[in-house]
Amino acid sequence: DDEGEGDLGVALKTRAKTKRPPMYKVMLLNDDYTPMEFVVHILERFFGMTHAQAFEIMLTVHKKGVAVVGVFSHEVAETKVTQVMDFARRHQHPLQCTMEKE
Ligand code: TYC
Repeated sequence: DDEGEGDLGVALKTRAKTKRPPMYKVMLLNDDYTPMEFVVHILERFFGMTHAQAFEIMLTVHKKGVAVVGVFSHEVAETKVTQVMDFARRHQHPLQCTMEKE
């Protein structure tokens, strides 16, 4: 929207800035010990993926070492990372989940 200066002002502003909030990638890291089915379960449970989607992403992490599993606001990304890390720790798996500004 235009933020005019009124009749007497010099028109300097062109439009109001509509700043989007920064978004954060949530990433899963590969390791040699966490069972594949456990990772698939995490992707279904915390990221709302279907079994097929979850299996595909799990395999990508397994083969490439890391994959982005979703992009969220800072607050939601932190919640996802905490949920995954707590769940993995409770089940004594070394799975790592991190977030990074897009
Ligand atoms: N590499 C693990 C295995 O062979 C599977 C795995 C996949 C672990 C994805 C972590 O984020 C991960 N059991």
